[in-house]
Amino acid sequence: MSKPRVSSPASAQRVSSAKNRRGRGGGARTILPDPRISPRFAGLVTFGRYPRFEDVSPENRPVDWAVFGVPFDGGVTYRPGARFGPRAIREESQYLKRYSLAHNVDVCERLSLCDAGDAPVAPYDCEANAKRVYEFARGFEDRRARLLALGGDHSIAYACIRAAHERAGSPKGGLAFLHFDSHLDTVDAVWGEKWGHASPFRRAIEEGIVNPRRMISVGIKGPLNSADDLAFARDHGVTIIPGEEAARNGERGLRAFVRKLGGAPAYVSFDIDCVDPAFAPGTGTPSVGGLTSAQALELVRSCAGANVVGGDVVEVLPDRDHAGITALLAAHIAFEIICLTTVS
Ligand SMILES: [Mn+2]
Repeated sequence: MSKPRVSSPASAQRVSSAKNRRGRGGGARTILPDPRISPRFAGLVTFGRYPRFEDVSPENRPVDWAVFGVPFDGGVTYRPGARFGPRAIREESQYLKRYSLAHNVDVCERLSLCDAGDAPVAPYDCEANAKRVYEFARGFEDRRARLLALGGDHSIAYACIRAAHERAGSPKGGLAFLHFDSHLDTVDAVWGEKWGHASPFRRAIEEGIVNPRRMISVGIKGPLNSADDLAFARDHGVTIIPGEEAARNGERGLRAFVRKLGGAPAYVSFDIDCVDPAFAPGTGTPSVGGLTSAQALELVRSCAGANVVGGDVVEVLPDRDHAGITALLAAHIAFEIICLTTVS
């Protein structure tokens, strides 16, 4: 009888097959557990079964992407529970495979990916939370790594954008911004709270870390509180692709928008509530008449060519989910965002 193997990400790295070790001229790559030795239903859970950051071997540093969780839902205006999102997404990501058929690339051969754990949070205080998350992301030791946050409610995006802006060299005028959501999240304040999940892009635009003329919001839909809900974004030149149009042919608009960016550093934020609750029921502010899972995946893929410097996938609320379908979709959306950086 052969010796039993321990199925942790670290030990799995050591037992991974030689096939997994192929890289491009010794370049960056991700060493995954071999699913035939350490099955996908076994071992400690990290996003995509990627190694923990501290387990990435020196030859695979600097990493290309560090995925991290932000278990915070203190900024919600309706149903709480997204603080459990990162764990649920990691759990469902165990069945995330490495080869992108859409982009025809073995992502783990091309890129060094890791799970950096969770950012520290301040559960009772949105502004303090933003500060903690920002400091975690800004200070992430691998200076070249792009960061991908798993929420958490959408308030966490402000901190992640601010860190991404700084890590990208503080481009003048702010980052370009590819935003998928049912809502614009540009409300000034709700119940006096300026740092909640209805306001992150208002703050980011005010601070100049997002350039509204290089911002596109895809999947926006009603009903709204009033027509004024759109005023801030429209007045600042944000491009809006409403939900119906996004479902019909949002790819065309996105491709044209990305072409116009001409390689400007761009941040991608994906609120799972842009997907119809029939496909993604596990979210706190559900909005009916949204995208299908397939449409959402295609829309993210159509951002190929954008110079993505960071991103997030937010608003997964596992207690309202069924059979993990929302978290499973979120894991695949995160993968699609990562895939964008394999396309030159
Ligand atoms: Mn949102």
